[in-house]
Amino acid sequence: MVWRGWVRCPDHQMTPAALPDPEQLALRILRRERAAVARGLNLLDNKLAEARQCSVRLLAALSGEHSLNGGHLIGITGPPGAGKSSLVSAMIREWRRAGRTVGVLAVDPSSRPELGGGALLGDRIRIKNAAHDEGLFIRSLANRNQLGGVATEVWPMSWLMLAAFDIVVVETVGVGQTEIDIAEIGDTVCYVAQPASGDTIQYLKSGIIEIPDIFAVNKSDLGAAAYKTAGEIGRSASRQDRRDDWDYPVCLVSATMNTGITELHGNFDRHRSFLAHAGLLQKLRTRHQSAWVVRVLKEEFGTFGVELIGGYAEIGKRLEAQYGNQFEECERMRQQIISRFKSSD
Ligand SMILES: Nc1nc2c(ncn2[C@@H]2O[C@H](COP(=O)(O)OP(=O)(O)OP(=O)(O)O)[C@@H](O)[C@H]2O)c(=O)[nH]1
Ligand SMILES: [Mg+2]
Repeated sequence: MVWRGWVRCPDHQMTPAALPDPEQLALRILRRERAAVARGLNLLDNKLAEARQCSVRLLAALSGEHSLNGGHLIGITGPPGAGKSSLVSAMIREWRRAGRTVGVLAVDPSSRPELGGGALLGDRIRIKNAAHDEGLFIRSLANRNQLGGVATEVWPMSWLMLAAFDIVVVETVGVGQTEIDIAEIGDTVCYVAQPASGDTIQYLKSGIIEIPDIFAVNKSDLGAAAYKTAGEIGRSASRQDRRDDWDYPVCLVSATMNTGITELHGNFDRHRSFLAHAGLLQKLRTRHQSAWVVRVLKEEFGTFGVELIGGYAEIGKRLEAQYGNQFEECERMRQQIISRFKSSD
């Protein structure tokens, strides 16, 4: 918190004078200091122009070899109430037991009426002693009215967390667009299904089923219904016309009974190794970078603005040449578009 006049402001509305030194902050994040991660995320959330420049410098200082080849960025999606948060909690316990550090971004579409527009998802990730564990960091994020999609801030925030933790989990409620967005963030996407629910059947019919790499049918303690759902998903997933050699496993798990969690973990690790060995991880992250840059520019300037700097293909080429430093390049593209807009006045 900082004081602005007589009003006390939260960190994300910091005055320019209160902005951190981005290079110093990056060093602390790379040293895995949780307080620095929290400060960095607040900075990325700050919409003031000065903060934007500071964020770009912070993200550039965090970008490097590890950002394209290190860590594991996992997207968890699925219908409301399927048990995503419970499952994330169970997985965190296992990862922490194995000595791996974990950062979680719980993204909540603020349009969900039952939650009154607040960011409450993270509250449901329940871990004993989480506040005292330096190797665990959980941040809740409201989705800021992106029509059911995942807010553009989530990609840079995940990127920042990837510099500080072995595993970064982004949890979102699957409502169509969010699933498509999460596929442009996660190295591995896991769909958590609810046994015997209309949501899962809708999902199987929707074509979105092509997105996840791993399926987890939760609440297997409910018995037959869970087995039936796992069978249905297995049949649909294997029917997809897949271009790669991945086997799209369907895991039966119970977050509350803590069963199937080890197998699910094994599949996450297996998918991470599959991506690395097939030379896909770096390609995937580069593709996700381009998708994010295009989204940011399109949101601010529309398709016309994107065309002013040569369109999607040109953006992709420019980013590839930057080898992982998409944030500075994106800022250069923004400035170019702005100056072309001005010169066409
Ligand atoms: N029987 C059973 N219930 C479970 C299991 N996992 C979660 N639940 C229950 O399902 C409900 C929803 O769990 P959450 O973990 O909040 O589900 P979620 O998918 O994160 O929900 P949203 O974030 O609201 O979309 C809670 O009442 C949990 O106790 C499970 O393995 N078995
Ligand atoms: Mg949840």
